[in-house]
Amino acid sequence: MRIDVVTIFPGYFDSLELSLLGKAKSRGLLDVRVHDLRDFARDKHRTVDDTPAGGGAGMVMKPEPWGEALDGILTDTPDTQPLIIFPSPAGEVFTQPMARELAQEQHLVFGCGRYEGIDQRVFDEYAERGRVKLVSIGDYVLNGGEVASIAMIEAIGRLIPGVVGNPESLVEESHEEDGLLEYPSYTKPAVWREREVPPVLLGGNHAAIAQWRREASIERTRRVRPELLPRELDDAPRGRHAAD
Ligand code: 6GU
Repeated sequence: MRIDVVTIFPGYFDSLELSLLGKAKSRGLLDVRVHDLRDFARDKHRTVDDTPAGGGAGMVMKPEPWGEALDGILTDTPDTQPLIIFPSPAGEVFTQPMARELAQEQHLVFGCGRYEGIDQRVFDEYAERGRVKLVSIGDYVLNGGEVASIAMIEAIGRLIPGVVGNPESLVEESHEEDGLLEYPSYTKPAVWREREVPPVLLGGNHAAIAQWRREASIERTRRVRPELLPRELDDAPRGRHAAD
């Protein structure tokens, strides 16, 4: 998959060199290119923002540098019809199903806004010429799209075949398969500060272990995220369980 990122803070994306995604990049599974929006400004101060039309607080990102940057990426990749994602708290909420859909794309472009946002005509221009999506990573406010883009790139990148070594580890985790939260995990030692690993996990009875994990998943989901619980499991009363 090819990913282009346009940002005024390219340094944020240095983190993509680390760990799993860095390995995916060096193995050629992921081709991430980060572009500094200021390189597409024409004035000597490399200005990318201006005061809002109609007045008000804050600054708005000017359309011209965005046009130059995005046109450059589109002409550079004439064979792909990328999906352009603008991270925005006003966008559609990013979920695991959306990550799975986006992992099927050949080419994604992330346009990271700062200040009060990007001039609306940039969205309108590229929506008319291709595919554009505004995407939020949750109901809270960040200072810009960079951290949101990194979160989405990690969630999408690990779903690309070959990026995660053991594909089974993609299945058993929270929000996959049945939509329940993941069960608690333990490792050695069997006793730590007088806290025991649940004995069933040490007994070697695989059916009993599977049943324990399923019940732990259901109990945790009911307590922490009741709205995620499938109807057929929504039976017992709520709120009588100890905290994690
Ligand atoms: Cl995508 N951007 C910003 N600035 N804030 C957010 C967000 C995105 N998602 C949640 N909050």
